[in-house]
Amino acid sequence: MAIPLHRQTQYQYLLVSQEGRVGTVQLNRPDVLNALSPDLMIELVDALEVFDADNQIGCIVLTGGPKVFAAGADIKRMANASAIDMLTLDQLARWDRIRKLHKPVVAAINGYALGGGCELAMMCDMIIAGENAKFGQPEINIGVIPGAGGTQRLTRAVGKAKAMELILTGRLFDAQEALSMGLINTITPPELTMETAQQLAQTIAEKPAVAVRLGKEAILKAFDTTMEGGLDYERKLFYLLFASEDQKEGMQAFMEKRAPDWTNA
Ligand code: DAK
Repeated sequence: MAIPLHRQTQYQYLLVSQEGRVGTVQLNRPDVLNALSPDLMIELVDALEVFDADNQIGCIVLTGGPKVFAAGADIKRMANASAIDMLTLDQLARWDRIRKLHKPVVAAINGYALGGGCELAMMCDMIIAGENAKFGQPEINIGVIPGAGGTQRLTRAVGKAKAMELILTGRLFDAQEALSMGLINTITPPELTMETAQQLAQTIAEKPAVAVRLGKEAILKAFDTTMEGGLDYERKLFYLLFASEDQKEGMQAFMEKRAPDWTNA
C-alpha cells in the first residue's frame, strides 16, 4: 500500500508517494496528456531531487499513470516563443538536473511517450513499458527537432540508422519495437506496468545504497568517455567501495553463510 507523502500537497502537477524504500512520482496533468510545461518540470525536478536526497529512498519510479506517460513539451506554451525566449528560459539546465540524480530511476510507461516525454523516459535508467506504450520523436512534424537529448540518447540506444529513421520521419513506434531495439527493459500488460516497475525498483532499493550509487555512476560514464577512461573510472569506484561498511558486511556475510544486514553506509 503506497503511502501518499505530505509533500504531495505541494505539487499542482504531480502525485508523489512512497512504498518501502521506493519513491514514486506520477505526472498528473491528464487533460493535456501530461504535456511537460515549464511549471510541471520545475515540480518534477524538485520531487526527484527530494527523493534523491532522502536516505529512506533507494530507488525512484517515474510514471504518467495508467493511460499516458507524456505527449511532450507543452506545444501551446512554446508556439510563440522566440529563440531568445527559449534561450533565457534555460529549460535545458533544469532537464539536465534529472541526469545528475544519484539514485536509479525506473520509468513506468503506458500510452504515449512522445517528444520530450520520450526524452524524459530515456533520461531514466530503466524503462518498463505496457503493451499499449507508444514512443516517438515527432518534433519534425511541428518544424523542430528533439531538444532535450533525443538525437543523442535515442542514437546511442538504437544506433544511427534507426535513430535517423525515427527522428527524421517522426514515426511512432510501439513497445515491441522499442524492446527489439534495446530501448526498454520489459513489456507488460498495461495493468501490470506499475507493479512490474515497483518490483524492479524494490529489488534495487534493497541492495546496498553506496554500491548502487557508484554502479549507476560507472554505467553512465560509459556514455561519455573512452573505454580506457571508463575502465579506469570503474576501477577507482570499485576500490572506493572498500571504504564502505556494506562491503565489509557483504563479504563477511558471504563467508558466514548468512544474509547481509546492510546499513547503506
Ligand atoms: N502540448 C500541449 N498540449 C497537448 C500536447 C502537447 N505536447 N499533446 C496533447 N495536448 C493536448 C491537446 O491539445 C488536447 O487538448 P485540447 O484540445 O483538448 O485542449 C489534449 O491534450 C488531448 O490531445 P488530443 O485531442 O490531441 O488527443 P489524441 O488522442 O487525439 O492525440 C496525440 C494524442 C498524442 C497523438 C496528440 O495529442 C499529439 O500529437 N500530441 C503532440 C505530440 C507531439 O508533437 N509531441 C512533441 C512536442 S515537442 C527542451 C525540452 C523539451 C523539448 C524540447 C526542448 N529543452 C529543455 C530545450 C520537447 C519538445 C517536444 O516535446
